Amino acid sequence: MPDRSMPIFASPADMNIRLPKVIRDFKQPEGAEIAKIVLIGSPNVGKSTIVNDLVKSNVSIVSLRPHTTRERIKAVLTQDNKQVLFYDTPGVVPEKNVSRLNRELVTASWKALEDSDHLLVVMDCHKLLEHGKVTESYIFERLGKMEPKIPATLVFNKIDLVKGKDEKLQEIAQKYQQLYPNFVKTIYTSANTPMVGIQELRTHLLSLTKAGPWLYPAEQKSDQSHLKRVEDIIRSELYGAIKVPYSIKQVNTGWTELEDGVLRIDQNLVVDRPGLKKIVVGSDGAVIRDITLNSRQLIGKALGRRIMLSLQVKVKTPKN
Ligand SMILES: Nc1nc2c(ncn2[C@@H]2O[C@H](COP(=O)(O)OP(=O)(O)OP(=O)(O)O)[C@@H](O)[C@H]2O)c(=O)[nH]1
Ligand SMILES: [Mg+2]
Repeated sequence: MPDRSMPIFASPADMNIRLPKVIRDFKQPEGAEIAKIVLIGSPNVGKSTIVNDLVKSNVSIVSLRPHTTRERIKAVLTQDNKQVLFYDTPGVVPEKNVSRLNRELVTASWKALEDSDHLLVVMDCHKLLEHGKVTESYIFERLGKMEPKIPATLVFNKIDLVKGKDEKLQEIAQKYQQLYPNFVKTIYTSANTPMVGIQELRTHLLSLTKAGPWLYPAEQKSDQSHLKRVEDIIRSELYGAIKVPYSIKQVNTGWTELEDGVLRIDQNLVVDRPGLKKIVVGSDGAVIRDITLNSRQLIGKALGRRIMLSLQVKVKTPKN
């Protein structure tokens, strides 16, 4: 095992660390029940925060910036004989804005719907009241075209931001119930601490399971690989720290077990121009140093072990 003080000749993460976690050989409980639930909603309404709350673990990254979630993330809640799978998706936007964004991102969200038993349509109460409902009407248009019509729950999140506006929100909820008659319930939540309505939502969702085999063992909270988890955390810290386009690629160059159970992770952040490198590195390396420190802490928590993290900013060449 390499000594921490020695130079590292690292090899990148192997397949076990890169591939989604699938454990096939586990014991099914008696009377196993399961439900697949997809979350859908505009960017930044709190979908990932809600998923993390529901499964009581930080499986999906959250940030102040819209379009934080870049691909579908599966989170798992298991209680007694029931298992609920949550598919957290990237935020959807009106068709006219799609060209400005990664088209695949939005398509991925709608595709996730096809295979689900129930939808959570998440909205930001504050935005509903303040800024009209452009994105929301787009969501209803798409839901209207969906066949078959999947039962759904309307989740009005960020209720903490709109105290005392209950009547107005109820009116909006009623209107939405008419637009999509398959809503079975409206639940008002606040996903940030102190949480409101999350237990009600969890109980409601656990009541939707039907007889069927579990897909994951009880202790598993997500299907994300360790490397994906690490890269998500770094991405969240990176884009949270600086306002740069979502174009920086990550390449893992080392995943090395060190002495004392420390894991050393080497990641390259590949930018497409030297100007961007300057911004990411910051003056005297201050920006990348902060990103590294914060990421290291969060990765340590996520993987439950001590981490040494090295982030190198590289400018894209034909080779990388
Ligand atoms: N005040 C308040 N803020 C919230 C609540 N839920 C989430 N947030 C914040 O809203 C921001 C966006 O949350 P996310 O969970 O990343 O939102 P998202 O819908 O997953 O966003 P995308 O992945 O970009 O589509 C974060 O800063 C959260 O802390 C809430 O109930 N109240
Ligand atoms: Mg998200």
